[in-house]
Amino acid sequence: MQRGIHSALTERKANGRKSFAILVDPDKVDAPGVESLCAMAVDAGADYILVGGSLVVTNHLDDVVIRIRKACNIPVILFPGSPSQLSRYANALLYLSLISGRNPELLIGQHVISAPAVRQSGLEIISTGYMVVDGGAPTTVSYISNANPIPADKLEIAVCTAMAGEMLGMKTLYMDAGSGARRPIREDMIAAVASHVSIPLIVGGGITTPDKAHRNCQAGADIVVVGNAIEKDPTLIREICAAVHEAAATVD
Ligand code: 1GP
Repeated sequence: MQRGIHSALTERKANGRKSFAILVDPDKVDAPGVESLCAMAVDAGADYILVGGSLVVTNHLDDVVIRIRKACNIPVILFPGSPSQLSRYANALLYLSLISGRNPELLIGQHVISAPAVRQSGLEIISTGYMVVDGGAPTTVSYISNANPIPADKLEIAVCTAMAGEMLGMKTLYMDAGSGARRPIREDMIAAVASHVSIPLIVGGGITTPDKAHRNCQAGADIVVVGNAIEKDPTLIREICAAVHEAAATVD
């Protein structure tokens, strides 16, 4: 039986290994695009492919997931912006609760509505404390969620939110400045959070360079997610992936 993605991730974390995840927005890829992206992801040694977005307006999520699964063996993890973004063809689902916000629908309401479908999907469910951090400008996630992001310089709010998420039983935390954020999450905030929790920490939003990805890992990120920058320049996949894999764990 295949080992679960979460347990593999926990083991990687224990060994100080860092992971690189490519974010694919189903609205922005066509069939040839998926195939060439997968080829580059395999070539670079990318660890995960996340599929989803705050606002997915097309209706070919299944199609995109199936194409990725056919094209490569990289695990596909759903990163849904709404309960409708469910595909049983993926390997796992980040079951996101927006713990940085105070919108009850995104904390628990939509989960109640989607619970039977999520259970029936047979996907590995990875409960994830989703923390949106101010990225310097309104992003789709900040608008759609109708919830205030954590201010970029309020480290203690991020730390307390992460600790609460861990103690509530979340299996991972995802700190997100939002897709295309003007300012990615500061390393001092990542380091502060990483030093107060022991569950895997996913970081994304506005990361555009291998150097920033590397520094995020050194600060304590376990998975770095990049979407926008790769859409603009797919050759970054190889460079960012190498930078992530080279990063040594510096957080005890
Ligand atoms: C967004 O964290 C992801 O939710 C990735 O952001 O598209 O800016 O890389 P980018």
